[in-house]
Amino acid sequence: MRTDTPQPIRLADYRPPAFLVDEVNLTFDLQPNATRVKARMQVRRNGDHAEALRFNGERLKPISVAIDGRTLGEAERTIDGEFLVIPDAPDAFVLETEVEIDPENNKALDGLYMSGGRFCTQCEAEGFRKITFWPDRPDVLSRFTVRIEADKAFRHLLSNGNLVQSGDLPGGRRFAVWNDPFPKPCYLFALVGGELDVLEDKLVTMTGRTVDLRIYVDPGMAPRAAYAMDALKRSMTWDEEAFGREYDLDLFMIVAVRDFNFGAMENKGLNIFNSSLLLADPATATDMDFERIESVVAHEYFHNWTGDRITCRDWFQLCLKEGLTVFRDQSFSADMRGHAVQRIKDVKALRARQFAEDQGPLAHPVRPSSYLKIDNFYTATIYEKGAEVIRMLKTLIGPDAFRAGMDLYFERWDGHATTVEEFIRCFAEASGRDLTDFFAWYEQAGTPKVTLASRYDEAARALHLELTQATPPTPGQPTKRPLPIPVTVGLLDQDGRTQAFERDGKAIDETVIVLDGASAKITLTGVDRPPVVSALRGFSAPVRLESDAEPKDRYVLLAGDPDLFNRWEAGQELARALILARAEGRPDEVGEERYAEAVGRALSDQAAEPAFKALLLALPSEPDLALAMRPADPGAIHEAREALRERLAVHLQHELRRLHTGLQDLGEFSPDAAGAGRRALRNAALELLAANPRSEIAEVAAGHYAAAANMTDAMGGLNALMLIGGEPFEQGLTDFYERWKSEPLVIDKWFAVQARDPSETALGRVIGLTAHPAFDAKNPNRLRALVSTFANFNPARFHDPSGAGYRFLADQILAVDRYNPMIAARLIDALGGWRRYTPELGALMKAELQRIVSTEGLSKNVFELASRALA
Ligand code: 0A1
Ligand code: ZN
Repeated sequence: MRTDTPQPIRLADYRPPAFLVDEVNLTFDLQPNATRVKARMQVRRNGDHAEALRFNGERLKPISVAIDGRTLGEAERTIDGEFLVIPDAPDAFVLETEVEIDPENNKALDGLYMSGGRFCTQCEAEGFRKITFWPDRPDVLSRFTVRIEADKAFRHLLSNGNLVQSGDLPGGRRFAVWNDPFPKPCYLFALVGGELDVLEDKLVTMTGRTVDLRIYVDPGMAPRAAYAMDALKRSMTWDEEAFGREYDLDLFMIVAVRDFNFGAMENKGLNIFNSSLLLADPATATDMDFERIESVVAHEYFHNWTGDRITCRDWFQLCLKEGLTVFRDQSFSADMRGHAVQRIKDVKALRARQFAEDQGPLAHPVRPSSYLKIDNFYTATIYEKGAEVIRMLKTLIGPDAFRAGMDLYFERWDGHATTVEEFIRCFAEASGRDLTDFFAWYEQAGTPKVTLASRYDEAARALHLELTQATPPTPGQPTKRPLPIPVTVGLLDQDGRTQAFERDGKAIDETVIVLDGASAKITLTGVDRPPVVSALRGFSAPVRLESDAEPKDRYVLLAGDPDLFNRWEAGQELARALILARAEGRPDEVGEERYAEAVGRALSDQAAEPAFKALLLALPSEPDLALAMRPADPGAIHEAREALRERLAVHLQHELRRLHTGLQDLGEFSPDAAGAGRRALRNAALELLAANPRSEIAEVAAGHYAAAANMTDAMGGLNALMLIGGEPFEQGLTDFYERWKSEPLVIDKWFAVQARDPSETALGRVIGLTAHPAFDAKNPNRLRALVSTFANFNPARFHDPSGAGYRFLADQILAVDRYNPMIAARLIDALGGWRRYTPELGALMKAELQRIVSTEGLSKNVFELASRALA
């Protein structure tokens, strides 16, 4: 057990920095095991105080410290594990430091490290302190000039901003000097050194400036950066059109690295990407990869304004840049790929990750008020719920006031580090609205439950709606206040036709009801026919809606709600109820048959897009269903869901076979939404066919796999073979491995498909795979492909009644924590929800969490999450 219980950092304790660094010149002498970093900083005391200078510094070997050219003696400065302290610093001075670091042995992958023989950095959130002594906090903004020297073998030497100079040095070495004219916090610093190929392009901005675009990748991989480049250019133009934001430097660079803790990083002018979110071609990447690349390239680019030009005052404000930037990338993807389909995918992700977080011991507000390790707060709540809050803000004040508020925010805060309060103030001013109550969305954790009861008064042609809200308690917040919740409502009649109605005397098809108290009663008038209510259209708020709609109403919505989100949602609600009824031992065979018929009708709707139909065909996921069952029994859920899949597969077999044959890609592969939608529907049809126990399906799946002309279809085939199991799956796996063993990103998929296998033998196989020569736990992508996929996407096997799945995960967490605490901590989530499961399972999960917290030498990251999970 830890004896030195770490102290939390609290928002309430925020103080401005005691010293500022206006300018810095950094010099890197890059050597894999002994890199020297010299920093020459213009430092100034911030305000009238006599405090000592305390700069962060971790894992640094100090060489020298000097003030205004004079080297300080031991008595004038102290260096403990985490700080450089200078008690009597002048008010304004030049501070020069030199340190040595060891990038090669940095397996935590933060600060400066090596990946694939190249130097690269990851500084968010607190990696810069592992490079040099620095006030490592986002409200210290400095102008950086960076000189990099290295052996010539490291041909490309990159940092933020503009290249000032570069050339050869004696002794087979090279140098490059970069200057970034925009003051920035150190978490946006980046450096890359190595042999790389580059894909180049140009973009003319809205004011006619030409920007050079460069994507650096592993040698030979440049063609696979073409899609990312295309996505980058579309993002840049979109940000000009949608938000009036133009790129500000003459050069924009992206570098792909193989070993990366997260998805990507928005360093100013030099984004660094996990190669899995950058490299794609039809042969090696699936449509889902293309789609994610498009959205992450956009996300990181959009950070240039929401994050880089305007940054966070402190890490509690993380959602200021992340929630807002996710909102922006989701809006971009919706414009690129279709609003309804994008919305459904975003909500699925929100429910799977954020709703689960909100229901467990790790629930926290969009703006938390304390933390031990900020790395642990890069959560679905900060990102995805943060985006939902902004979406609601736009719904509540309208698109014009929203845009005016954004313009004001950019104008007022450009070049500064700020807070969520100041952000919201811009919208209050732009809209003339009092947004005080709205702010509670940032401070209150938990998913509100909204109930809707409706009563139709035929004589008065009136529909009376009664809405209530309640948010369950979350850790540290036992009581909750009501939030302003926008509920978008429309009406259909019993035949599924849109029904107009009146609100406040105006005839309309749709309205936004703002529920801002514990309950509200609203009457819609002019309702001529008995209505079917379509509520929370487009998922207008991140809440759980419980309405008094009956199955027959949901069938009306599934057949014809013009709001496609609610059309899909009606199908999900019906399926969820049927699966849960079966899991709880009261199967509704008639209902299941009726559902299969309705899905069949929806599939034959000529007007609906294939991408939408693919979503309709997919039943709610097992983790989603587990959230709705108390206590959750993953084994029963898996069986019940499989039973419904089988019924659909049998009932719809002819339709599914027709889709599977009819949707074959005949022409050129195109990664666009239309092509991807057709492939998605064809593969969804195959996945469902695989639930039909008739043996001939194995041949269809094997044929699909063998004939695949792209990775989407190859994975669709392999996935179906996995669901069928047995020899055909083994053959597929062997073939796949042989074909792709030299492609790391493809081999990740090979590990992941085995980790998702719900059959009885899968856990043994997964454990065995950790000893496979291609398994490398130091590579986060590989580790995630096997371990995280198993723990999060294979509930039937992870929750094995023996507890062996939990034991496997805990062993992995403890092993990884020794060298990469950030990645180890991310794996804890899967154990976090232990209270939601059956008592037997919950006790086994809890025991593993206890084993983790009582382990000697645990990192702060893992300690924080495991102990909060137990609290
Ligand atoms: N800011 C980056 C991703 C990122 C996530 C977590 C980090 O450290 C704990 C660092 C960076 C993004 O939003 O893309
Ligand atoms: Zn981000």
